[in-house]
Amino acid sequence: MPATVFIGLGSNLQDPVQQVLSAVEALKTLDHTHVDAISRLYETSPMGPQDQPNYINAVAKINTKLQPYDLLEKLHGIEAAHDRTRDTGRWGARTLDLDILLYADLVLTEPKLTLPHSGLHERAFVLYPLADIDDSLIIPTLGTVQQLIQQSGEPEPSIIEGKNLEIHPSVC
Ligand code: A4P
Ligand code: MG
Repeated sequence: MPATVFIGLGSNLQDPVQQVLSAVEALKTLDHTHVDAISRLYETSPMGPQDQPNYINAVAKINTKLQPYDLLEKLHGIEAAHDRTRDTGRWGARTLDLDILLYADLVLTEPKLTLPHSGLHERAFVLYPLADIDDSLIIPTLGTVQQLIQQSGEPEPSIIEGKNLEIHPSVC
C-alpha cells in the first residue's frame, strides 16, 4: 500500500537552488515512488550557527511503496550523490539535507527516525512550504499546518520567484 510522504529539502552550499532542483529530479528516479507536488522555493535565514549562508528550502510530496527506513537510506544516498558531508558540526552548512517530515500518519520516536520530524512544528522553512502543498494538512499529534504556523509566530520566508516557474504548478 503506497504512503503519502513529505520530504524537506535544504541546501546552503554549492549553488543551493540547483542542489534542491537536482534533488527533486533524484526523488523522481526512486523505485516505487512518484513525486506528486513541490512547494515553492524559499530563501531562509540559517537556524543554528549564523556564520553560514542562507538556505534554500522546499518540500516535496511523494507517493511511495518504499518502507520508512528504506526511504531514509535512499535519501542518504541522494545526499551523498550531492557531495553531502557531515563534518560541519550541528546544524552546520550542507550541500543537501533531505528529511522525512511526515510518513503517512506514522508516529515514531527512534533516534534514527523520528516522525513527524522533531523540528517540524517550529520551523518556518518547513511549515510554509508544507502549507503551499496542502494548507489543511494535519500533522499527527500536533494539529494542522496552519495552527502550527500561527503558534510559531514566524513570518513567511522570502520566495525565490524565478525558479518556481520550472516546478510550479505544484502537481508534477
Ligand atoms: N533522523 C531522525 N529522524 C529523521 C527524519 N524524520 N528524517 C536521523 C531524516 N533523518 C532523521 O541527520 C541526523 C540523524 O537524524 C540521522 O542519523 C537520521 O537517521 P543528518 O541529516 O545526518 O544530520 P543533520 O541534518 O545535520 O541533523 P539534524 O539535527 O536532523 O538537523 P536538521 O534538523 O536537519 O537541521 N536552517 C535553515 N534555514 N534551513 C535548513 O534547512 N537545516 C539545518 C539542519 C540547520 N539549519 C537550517 C536548516
Ligand atoms: Mg537532516
